[in-house]
Amino acid sequence: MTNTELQFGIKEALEQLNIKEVNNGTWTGLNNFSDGEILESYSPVDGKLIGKVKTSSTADYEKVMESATDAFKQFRLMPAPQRGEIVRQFGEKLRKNKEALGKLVSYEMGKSLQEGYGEVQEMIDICDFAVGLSRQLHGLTMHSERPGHRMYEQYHSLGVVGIISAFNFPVAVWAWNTALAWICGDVCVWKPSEKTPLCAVACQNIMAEVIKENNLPEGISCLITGDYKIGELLTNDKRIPLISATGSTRMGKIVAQVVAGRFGKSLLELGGNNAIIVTPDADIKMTVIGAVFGAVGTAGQRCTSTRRLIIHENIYEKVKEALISAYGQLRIGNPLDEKNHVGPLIDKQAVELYNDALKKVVEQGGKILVDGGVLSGDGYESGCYVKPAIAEADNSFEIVQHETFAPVLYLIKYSGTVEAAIEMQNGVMQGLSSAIMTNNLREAELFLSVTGSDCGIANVNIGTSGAEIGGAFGGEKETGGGRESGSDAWKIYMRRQTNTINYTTSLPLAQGIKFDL
Ligand code: UN1
Repeated sequence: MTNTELQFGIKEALEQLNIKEVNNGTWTGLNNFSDGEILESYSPVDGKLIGKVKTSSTADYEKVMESATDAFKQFRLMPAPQRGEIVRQFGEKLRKNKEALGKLVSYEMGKSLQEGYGEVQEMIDICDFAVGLSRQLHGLTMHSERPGHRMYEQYHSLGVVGIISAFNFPVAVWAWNTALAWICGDVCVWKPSEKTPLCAVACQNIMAEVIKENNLPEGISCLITGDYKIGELLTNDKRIPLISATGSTRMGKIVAQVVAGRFGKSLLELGGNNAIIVTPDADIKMTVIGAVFGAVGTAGQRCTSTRRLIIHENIYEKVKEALISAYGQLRIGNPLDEKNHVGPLIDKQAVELYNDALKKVVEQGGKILVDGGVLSGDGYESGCYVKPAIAEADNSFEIVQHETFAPVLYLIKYSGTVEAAIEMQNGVMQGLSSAIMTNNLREAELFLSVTGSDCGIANVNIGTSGAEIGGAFGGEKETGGGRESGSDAWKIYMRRQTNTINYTTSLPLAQGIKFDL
């Protein structure tokens, strides 16, 4: 298929998602009041302009916050299972729009169409999860030490949740946050990446329909667009008790400090430097699939992307050969063409960082095993298509210690027992995802033990990326410590209250203190 044929469905997708070619407004549900600057969205797939959005001015931001705080006052009174029903309807609309939204994700962000659909599937999954959870927002009851007293805890809605999301998961990460926040009775103000504004507008349009159909206040779901300056308004705003931020460690550090400075809570999901340990007992075929998908999926632009392979010296050559051969089969090109495995990087700046990493790994003593390079010519006109590369490196190299958001995989050799590999795996500043490939129970359990992986995610015989929504997602150290999506991640979106009730006619004090009047 030619590029024009592949892009054919995009116009229809945009129409279905109610995105006009030139969009003129700030999507808050408050219509077009913005006087902000124009933000243009270019596709990394073909370099073409997809659409324009207006960025939010400070005055727009104030209006959004007014609308959100008003909406919260009403929304928190709605019983949680009824809020679950709203999220159920949102999930239904996502099912209907899966193809259109997945296509837009692929076209605006550059990930493969399969991964674009997968991202929308994550949104649907978290909605289903949240619907069930809306009947389970329960606290504990405790036995009071005082007679005739009852003690329990309950969770109340928190308020306005600020969501800052990154370009690489332009829709799913927002949904992880909103689906939970909404069933918890919170309202959301979203600042998406300025690299993927149309995906955000599409999501906002879908939720706006649900809100309208249910006669609810528009401020339940708000969208503000712009660069870091609009993000700063959010992080500094005392009216926002929780900021959930996904992105670089550099950004997260600033957000954490500002939010802590005003005693707000932050939920941070920042950089990763994820490794797979490959022991002599690994299944090589499974290792290759997991490592290649982990390294080149989303063109190496997932927080969970595999950046390091720590391979035992006894099987090093075998794994290396198998990887080189697998990389030889990779098809790089238009991500809307399902035959291709690898799409473009997000923009030319990302291409520069990729080039820089390849240069640095050689300068620092590494050896290129699979050549990188920027592709040009037919189909590669955007200048964002690069070849996934492999380099032999040392864990201590400065560039290996650093997260490069690109398809560059470092092979690192270890000798001795699995403990040596675990030490290398943990020997970076980031702590998001990790994996071990082994059929040896002892090695697997050591990897999962308290002296094993120090990451938020630790997998056995699975790669580092592609987590399901049911588990809590996030990581330790410079990854920021936050947990999103499944398990009990909902708790951060609520405030906990401990209640002690005395149903007697006397007032005994705790700890046996006597205070008689
Ligand atoms: C991210 O890269 O920020 O585990 C999120 C994964 C996806 C989510 C990644 N489910 O790779």
